[in-house]
Amino acid sequence: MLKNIDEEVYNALLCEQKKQRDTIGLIPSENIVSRDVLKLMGSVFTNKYAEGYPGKRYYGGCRFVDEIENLAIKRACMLLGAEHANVQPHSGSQANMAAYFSVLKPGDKILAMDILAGGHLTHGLKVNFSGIFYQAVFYNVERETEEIDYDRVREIALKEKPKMIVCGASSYSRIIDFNKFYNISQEVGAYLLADIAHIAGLVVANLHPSPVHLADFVTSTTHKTLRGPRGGLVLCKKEYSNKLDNSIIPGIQGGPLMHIIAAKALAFKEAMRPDFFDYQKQIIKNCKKLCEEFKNRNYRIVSGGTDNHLFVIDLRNKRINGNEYEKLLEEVGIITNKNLIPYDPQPPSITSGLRIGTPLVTSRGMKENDMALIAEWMDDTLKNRENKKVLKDIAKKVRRFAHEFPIYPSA
Ligand code: DSN
Repeated sequence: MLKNIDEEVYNALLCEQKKQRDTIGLIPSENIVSRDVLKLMGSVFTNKYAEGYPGKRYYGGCRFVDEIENLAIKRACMLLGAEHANVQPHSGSQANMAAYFSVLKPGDKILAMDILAGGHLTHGLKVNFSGIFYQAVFYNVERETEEIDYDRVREIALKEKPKMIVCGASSYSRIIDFNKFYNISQEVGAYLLADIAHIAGLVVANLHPSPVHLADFVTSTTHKTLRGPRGGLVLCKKEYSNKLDNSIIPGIQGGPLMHIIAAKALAFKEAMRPDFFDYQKQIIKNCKKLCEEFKNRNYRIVSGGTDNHLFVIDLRNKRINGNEYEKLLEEVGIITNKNLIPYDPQPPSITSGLRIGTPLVTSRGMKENDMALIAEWMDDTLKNRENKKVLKDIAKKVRRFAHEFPIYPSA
């Protein structure tokens, strides 16, 4: 029994289980995997070394992991309509690294969305490998609309002549027009990489346009809206398949995490079921409703709303910053994350915004009327930030409410 072997680890595990059960999770990049996906992540596949690819391993005894990896590859291609998939990246960052390494050389120029506008670390941030190895230039969102201005992206691309254009974001609440990015990349002769980590589930369900037939590389994580195990994925056109596979191993990784690849295979199958489409639809419905509830309470929403699974609140008219509000909400059991708003006067450790997403609460079975309650408690928390008694009362309601939506119902 773990409890007797390692009490510290056991207690941390128990506390995390309890926290997940007792709280409302609104971090848009988090989700709850199925019990079977969870089981596979803790399965004996973790014991197996399998450097290489199915049929071409550097280790014996790979028959069954070969079957698993082939399944995962086949399902990833079917699910997203791709010509080639590599399911080995340990994370979204490594998926992006692998895509860059496939066709770029150190010093090449990439054009990506500024992290200050909603991009990702691996989209060229100076202190990230992507900003160290490559010369990164950025597009932002427009001040007025807080949306991507594709004419402006084109202007920058024409001027900068990047070798690769990266589209996709970590906190952008609007539809991304992959067609426009494709046209720009064609015009300037750049590779196109679409990072769909956040929206992969929506893309699978056809609720967001797919970049798969347009982009040279499509990268993703498997654990956000896709609701699989924590990990990465790269899709590419057939012509890049060898380059991509070589850039993962021997390029940047050794042994693949076969327990995670097994869980990815299962998650891809789960995502082919009709109820996955209903789930994705409900994520968006919940998100729109939660967003509207905030708007009705005089919160300013970046870009005025949402088309997907997340939105960002600008807190400046509420006299609280993102860091303070995140901590305050945690006191009552609502888990969110502070986030920069476009052109934020605050640094990333403080921020003027809060990022909110609905994939996790939707997985727990919450619907639109539940979103109204959540918004009410979040607003009440802010209004009563100095009133410990009211906060305690809200915390009680939140806990009771969260218990109505068990994470693993019959556990
Ligand atoms: N850390 C992820 C997110 O929260 O959006 C991006 O990788």
